[in-house]
Order: sequence, then C-alpha cells, then structure tokens
Amino acid sequence: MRLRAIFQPDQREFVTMALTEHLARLKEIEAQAQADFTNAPGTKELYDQKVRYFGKQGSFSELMRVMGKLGPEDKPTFGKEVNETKQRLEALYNQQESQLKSQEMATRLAQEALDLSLPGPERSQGSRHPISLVINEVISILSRIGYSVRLGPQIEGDWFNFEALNIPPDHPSRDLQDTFYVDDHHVLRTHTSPVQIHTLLNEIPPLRVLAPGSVFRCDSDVSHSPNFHQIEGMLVDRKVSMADLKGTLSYFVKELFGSSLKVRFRPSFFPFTEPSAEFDCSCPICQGKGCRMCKHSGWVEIGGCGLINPKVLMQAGLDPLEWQGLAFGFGIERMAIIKYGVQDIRLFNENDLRFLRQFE
Ligand code: 2U9
Repeated sequence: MRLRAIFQPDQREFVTMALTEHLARLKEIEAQAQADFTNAPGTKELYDQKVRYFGKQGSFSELMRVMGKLGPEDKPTFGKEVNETKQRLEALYNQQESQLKSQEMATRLAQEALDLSLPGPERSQGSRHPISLVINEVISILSRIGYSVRLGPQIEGDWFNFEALNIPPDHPSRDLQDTFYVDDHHVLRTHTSPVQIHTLLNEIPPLRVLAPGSVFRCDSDVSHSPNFHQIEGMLVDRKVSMADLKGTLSYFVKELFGSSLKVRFRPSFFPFTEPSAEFDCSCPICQGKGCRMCKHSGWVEIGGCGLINPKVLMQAGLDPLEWQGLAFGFGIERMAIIKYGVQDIRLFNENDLRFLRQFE
C-alpha cells in the first residue's frame, strides 16, 4: 500500500519495486533467523524461534500473504526464493537442534551420573533400649552359673503378690499409696517375686531361676518411676547358706562392673527372706575412692537379698528342713544409672531418640 502511494500510476514499476523490496525483506528475515537459530542457548529457546519464523503468526506466513498479492510474473521468482530460504533455515534449525540436544544430554548425564563410590543413604536402624541391654547382660552373666528365666503376668492375685511372700494384709507395702489395685483381689505386681511363687508351686527343686520384668508402684520423682523394672534371682537346693549368697553376688558384681570390685552386706529386713541384707558394691565409677555417684562413700547400693524365709517355702509346699533357698533382687533402672551414668530415671521412659541413640 505504501509503494502504491509512491510509484503511481505505473503499475508495472510498482510491482517490480515491490518484488525487489520483498526479496530484500526476505534476505533480512533469513539473516535474522540464522542469527536467532545460531544464538539459541537451548532446545526450548530454539523451538521458540522456530515458532517465531514458521508458526501461524510467523514471518513466513506473512511472506505467503505477500506472495498472494504479487503479480503472476513475480510470483514464481518470489515463491522460489521463499522456498529455498525456508529449506536453508530448516536445515540450519535441524543441525542446531541436534547439536543442542547432544549438548543437553551430555550435561544431564554429567549431572545425573551415578557415583557408585558414594556411601548409600543412611538407614535408621533401631537399637536395644538400655533397660533391655542391662536385663540381657544380667541374664547372660547368671545363666553361666545355671540360672534360667521365668516370666509371669503383670496383673497378679493378691495371694501371689503378698500372702505367699509373707506380706500380711496390714503390711505398709500393701498401702493404697504404694500399690495399684485392679480390683479387690488383683494388683499390678509390685515386684517380680510372684513369678518365683508360681515356679515353686509348679516345678521341682533344685531350682535356679531369674525373674526379670516390669513392676508397678504408686511413686514418681527423680529417682522413682511408677513403672520400673526388676530382676530377681532365686536358688532352691539342699544346704544353701549365706556363703552361697555372697559368692553368687560377688561373682555377679565382678562380671557386671569389673573384677576388682567388692561386695558388702548390710543387715536389713524383708518379709520374704530371713536373714535379710542389702548388698552394695565398691563404686565402679571411682573404684571406691569416693565420687558423686557413690556420694563420696566409696560404695553404691545394688539391691536386697537373703535366705528365703522358711514360711515362704512352707506356703509353697516345701519342707524347709530339706530345702533352703537364697534370693536377691535389684532395680534395673538403678543398675543402668550406675553403668551408664544416667542422671534422671524418667529418661528411660521418655523415648527421646537423642537419649536412646547413645546406647546403639
Ligand atoms: C521368693 C522369695 C524371696 C527376692 C528379694 C529383694 C530381696 C529386694 C528390692 C531391690 C530393689 C526390690 O527393685 S527393688 O526395690 N528387692 O530387696 N528381693 S530378696 O526375694 C524373694 C523372692 C521370691 C519366693
């Protein structure tokens, strides 16, 4: 339209000039497309350029519209030029595309390459709870001198938890403040001793048994938890004496904490043993020299022990003149506190992985 205004009225000259200009415009488009195809940094950008030149709204569609307006004598020349230009640009496009594709593939391969020498992803693996570790170690030590494990229910009849063990109805340990009652005649066991009563009633001596497990007392502070763990040992045989008890506990303490440690007895009282004692070992932290753990006494309390009260043996149907027994018991949490230097008994039940992972 612009040319018509300039070159009127000679229609022939208008067409000729228009063709020259259209051919020049075609050259310009080709040069620009070559630069755009060559400079495209990636296949996506290259494709965007292809759309810009060959798409519906692209430069070549525009050239086709121009061709429609040319006279019949110019159409073949212009059409031929447009086709050849298009072929050259398509060839350049294909060449650029395959070059960019292989570059992108090479980059991806370099980035995604598997390095087989790298360590695999860390697998979080569970580990034994410190209470289980101590229980297992105690069982392992005492099984070497003939003890084997017995287990029992956590809800017990009051006869098994109290009467059979010579704990009368008015005994302070039966107090509602100490014992969780399930109903009038059943309690959450306050110790694992009922397991030994079941054993005495069901098995024939001589016996060496260990009763580990969860026990319950209505008590909670830094050093008491309402649910804690005990392990009790019981030996029933002929001619059992306090010497056997001391020998057993000395062996046990030396195996658990170290061969240089000593055991001492302090007289005590338990309804189920007579005589009764509490037993200490020389402090495994300072070897008896005095430290915070042993409150500078050189000794740490381990548990209680004694010879089984003849009344208990008789209740279980054994003749105390023929059979005697020794028994001992201690709290596992206390043992773990001494062994691992744990400050607060409540940590054992909190399931804090930062605490538990230290025992992996
Ligand atoms: C039977 C006969 C006797 C088990 C014993 C103790 C002494 C004892 C405590 C230590 C700390 C419990 O966890 S604790 O509070 N235990 O002092 N236990 S003798 O005596 C028995 C058990 C069963 C048939």
